[in-house]
Amino acid sequence: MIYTDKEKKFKRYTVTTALPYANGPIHIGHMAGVYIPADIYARYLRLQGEELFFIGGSDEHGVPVTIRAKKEGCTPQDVVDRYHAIIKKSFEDFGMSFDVYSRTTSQTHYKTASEFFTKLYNEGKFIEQTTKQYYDEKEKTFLADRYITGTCPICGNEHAYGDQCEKCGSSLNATDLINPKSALSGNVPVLKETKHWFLPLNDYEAFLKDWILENHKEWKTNVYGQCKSWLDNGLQPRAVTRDLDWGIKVPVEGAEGKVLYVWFDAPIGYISNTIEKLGSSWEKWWKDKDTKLVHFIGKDNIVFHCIVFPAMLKAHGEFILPENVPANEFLNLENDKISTSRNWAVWLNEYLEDFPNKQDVLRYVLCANAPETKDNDFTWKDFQTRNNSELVAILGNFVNRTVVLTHKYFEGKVPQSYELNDTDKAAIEEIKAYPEKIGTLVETYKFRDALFELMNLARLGNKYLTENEPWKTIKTDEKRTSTVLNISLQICANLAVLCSPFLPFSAKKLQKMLNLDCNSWTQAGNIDILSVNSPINPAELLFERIEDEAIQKQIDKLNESKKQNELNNTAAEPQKENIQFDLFEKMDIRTGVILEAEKVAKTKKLLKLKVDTGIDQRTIVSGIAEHYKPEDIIGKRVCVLVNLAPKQLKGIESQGMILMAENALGELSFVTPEKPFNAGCSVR
Ligand code: B3M
Ligand code: ZN
Repeated sequence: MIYTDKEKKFKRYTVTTALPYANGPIHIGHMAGVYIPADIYARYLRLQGEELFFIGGSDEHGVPVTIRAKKEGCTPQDVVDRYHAIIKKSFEDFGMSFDVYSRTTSQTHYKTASEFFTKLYNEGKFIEQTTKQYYDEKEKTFLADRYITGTCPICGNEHAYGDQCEKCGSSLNATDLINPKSALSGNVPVLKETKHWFLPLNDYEAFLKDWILENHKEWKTNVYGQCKSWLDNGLQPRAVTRDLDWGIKVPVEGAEGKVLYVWFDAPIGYISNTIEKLGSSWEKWWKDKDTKLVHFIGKDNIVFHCIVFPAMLKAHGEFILPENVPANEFLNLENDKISTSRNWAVWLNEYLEDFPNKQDVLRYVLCANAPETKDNDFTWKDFQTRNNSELVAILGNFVNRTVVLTHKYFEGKVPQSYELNDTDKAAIEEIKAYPEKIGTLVETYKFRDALFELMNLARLGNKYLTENEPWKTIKTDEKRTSTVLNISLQICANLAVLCSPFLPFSAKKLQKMLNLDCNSWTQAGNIDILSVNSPINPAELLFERIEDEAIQKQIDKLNESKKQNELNNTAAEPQKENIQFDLFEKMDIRTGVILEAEKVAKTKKLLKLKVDTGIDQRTIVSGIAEHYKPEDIIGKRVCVLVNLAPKQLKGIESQGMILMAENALGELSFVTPEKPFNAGCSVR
C-alpha cells in the first residue's frame, strides 16, 4: 500500500534532529541539512495545533571526541563540555525551538542505553563473536579504525584511514591497509583477538524490506534509494560494542575495557532526552502507534536511522518505528566541500558576530538553498543577493510601504474596506489558497518550495499595492485607498502568520508592528485578521541591505583559510648540505633597527633602508617592496648580516642584508628578536 503522510492521521508527533558530535561548533551545512528544515516543521505543526515533542541534543561519545581531546591535550569530558555549551548556545541564538536539548553523557542516557542493551542481551538478540583487531602494544589499547593509517590498497594514497580513504573515497577495513601504522604511537599495530557483540542485521532483512521497500515508497527518493541499495546488497551482523575507554560501559560481565558503539547509544539518546524532560510521561512519545516519529538527518546518517536503529527498535519490541526520515544531501561552500579540519565553513557563532541580529537572513538563505534533492552550494554573493533582492526588496519593502501609508493616510489605524472590485476579489482568492499550499509543502518536507510560495504571497502584495496606487486614489477616492490599504495590511498579517515557521524573528517583529497575536496557522487565509480601527505601530525595517564590504570580508576570511591550508600542506624545503661551525662563525649577524625607508625609483621590489646596526647607520637595499610599505616599517627591529660584501644595486651601494623568512607562498616576514633588544647585539 502506498500512502502519503497526509492520508494517515496521527495524534501526536515526535520529531528528532541528528545529535551533532560535540567535537566542534555548528556550521551552515548542519543547519541547512538538518536543523532549519526540522525547526520549520516543528513550528508549523505547533501552529497547526498538533501535539509535538521536538528533540535535540549533543552526541558526546565516539572516536572523533577522543581524537580531539588527544590533539588538545585535555580529557574527552573537557571537549564535550566545551562544545556542548557552544552548540547549545548557537541553536538558541538561531531560534531552534527544541522542547529538549540534552546530551549523551547525562545520567539518564547512561541508564536508558544500558537498559536497552541489557534487554537485548538477556533476550539473546546479540551474537558474540571473537575477531582479530589491531592493537597498539606500546599504548596498550585496541585501535579504532580512525586511529590506524596506512596505504590505500585501491589508489595507493599513503595517508588513508582504517575506515576510509579520503583520496579515492573507498570505505575500507583497517586490515585492508598496506603498511598499517598506529596514529597514537606511530608503531606497527598487531592483530589481537577480542570479543564483541553483534546485532545480526541479516535477521531483520525481510522485515526491513517489507517495511521500507513495500510500505514506505513515499520516502524521498534519495533516502529510499540508499535503503534499497543496502538491502539489495544483503545485510551483515554489525558490532555494537568497541574496545575504547570513552563511552557507556558494556553492562555485562567479562566486558571490561569495552563500551557501547557510539552509533548504538546515540539514537537511544533521542529516547533518553525525552525521559529526561518528561519523566514518567515519556512513553506515549515512543510507544504509542498513534505517534508519528520523524527523524531529520543528513545523508551520511541514513543507514543508521533507516536500517540499524529500526532493527534495534524492532529487536527491543516496545517502540514505534519512524514514519519518515527526510534526509537531506550536503551543502557545499563556495564550490568546495565544507570541512572542519580545513576550516572551510561558516560557523554559526562567528556569523552572528559579523551579522548581529541577522539570524533570519541565514535561515532564509539556507532554506532557499537547502540541499533537498541534490548537493547544493552556498556562496556569499548569493547570500547578499537573496537578502537584498528578496528579503529587503520583496518582503520588507511590501510591509514597509503598507505600514508607512497607513500612518500617512489613516493615522496608523486599520482603515475600512468598502466595495471590492475584481482585482480585490482575485487577490483575495489567491490569498485564501496560501495556507494550504504552503502547509502541504511543509508536510511533505518540501521546505524550499514552501518558502518560495511564502515569498510569492509577498510578491502578490507588492504587485497589488503597485497596481492599485493608493497614493494616487487618495486625492480622488479616499474610500478606494482605504480598501486597498485594508487588503494590503491583511496580506501583511497573513505573511506575519505564515512566515513564522521560517523567519521566527522577523515574524515576531512584524506581529508586533501589526499588534497581532499569532497562535494558529488557521488565522491565515482570509482578509479579516486585523479588525478595522485597530492600531498599527510605526514601520520598523524588517531587513536591511547588506553591502559589498561585508560580503568581501567573508570572502577574504575564506581565502585566508584556503591559504593557511595550502601552507599546512606544503612540506618544508629539504635541508642543505652540512657546513662546519667556523663557516657559520664567519657570518656577523646583528640586531638592528630600521630608521628610514623609501622606494627605489623604477623598481618594483626594492626598498632603500637606513639601518642602525649598533656599529653605524648604513644603507641597505632590500627586496621587500612587494611585502612592506616604507611607512609601516620605520622602527622595526630586524636581524642584519653586516659583513656581507657591499654591492651596487640600481646605483646604490647596499651594505649588508636584512634577514627574512619566506613561506611556501613566497610571502616574506622580518626575523625580529622576540625581546626588544638594542641594535648591535650579535646573533649566533
Ligand atoms: N553524531 C553523526 C553526525 O553528527 C552523529 C549523529 C547521531 S544521530 C543519533 O553526523
Ligand atoms: Zn584510496
